[in-house]
Amino acid sequence: GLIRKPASFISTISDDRGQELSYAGMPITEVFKEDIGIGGVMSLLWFKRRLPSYAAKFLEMVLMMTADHGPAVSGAMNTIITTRAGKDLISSLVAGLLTIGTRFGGALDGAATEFTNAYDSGLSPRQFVDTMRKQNKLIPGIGHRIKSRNNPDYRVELVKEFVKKNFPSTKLLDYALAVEEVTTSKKDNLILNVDGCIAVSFVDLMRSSGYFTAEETEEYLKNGVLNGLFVLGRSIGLIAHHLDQKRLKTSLYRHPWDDITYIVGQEGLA
Ligand code: Q5B
Repeated sequence: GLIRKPASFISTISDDRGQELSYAGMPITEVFKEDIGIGGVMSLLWFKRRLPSYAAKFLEMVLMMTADHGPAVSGAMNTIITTRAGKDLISSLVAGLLTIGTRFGGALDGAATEFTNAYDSGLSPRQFVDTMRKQNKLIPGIGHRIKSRNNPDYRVELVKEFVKKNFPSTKLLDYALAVEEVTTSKKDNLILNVDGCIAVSFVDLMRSSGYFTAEETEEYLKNGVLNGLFVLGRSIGLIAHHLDQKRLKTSLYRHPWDDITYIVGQEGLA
């Protein structure tokens, strides 16, 4: 009989072979008939399941609030400079995305891991802060360049309000807010930032919604799903900055010499 050649690829999330495309088994016509929104589509493609509507709404909220934070932040700057160097949309977008990391916008995975480990091992908020300090590590999800207790980040306020109202449990968010009490008592800008607040809330969602096992939760966090949220959201803004610069027909950027401190030694002449 016929011997089937083993497949080189396995995929479990979408299928375009039949009459209509399906996401995690849901036909695309159903996706629209049931009006599941982008949060529902993310639930199907990222998690292979329909999450409850408050969870889908939370995902949409995260995308909306991380979409942009003005032209001055690292990602937007890189995109703007790349666009002004005459590059195309994809190059400019990628240039911006590549700034996302542990300091800027990519602290979600680290925050989820550190806060969860500390909470699960029974460290008090102060013990957690002291332990991180002793290890010479910054707490991911804590601190902001311009936002502070006196100049609160409304994005964080919106997340807190939604989560408190809709999630079955907010244990990790409460823990992170207690950590914030400790850090802001040292320095006003050491707030629970947007990355940190989204991250701990998401862990609360995964742990308390009943839609994920403990193993799945751990696996998703390990695989970087949380930074994926920021990357996806901020792509909207980075594309916007590219289109904005194109519309404005801005020219090649060159940084002024007087804004650079040149410390050039004479070593080469010896
Ligand atoms: N200290 C964010 O730092 C920033 C501490 C800390 C304990 C900490 C810093 C940090 C962790 C990474 C993180 C996400 C670099 C930020 C984002 C998206 C964004 C961006 C936008 C958007 C700010 C001064 C003193 C020192 C430090 C201590 C600082 N952070 N201690 N844990 N986490 N955070 N990133 O103000 O004793 O004086 O030596 O790396 O969560 O990216 O809008 O811009 O939407 O685009 O420059 O919102 O916090 O402070 O580094 O000069 O430190 O505070 O040890 O203590 P700063 P530094 P000491 S949200």
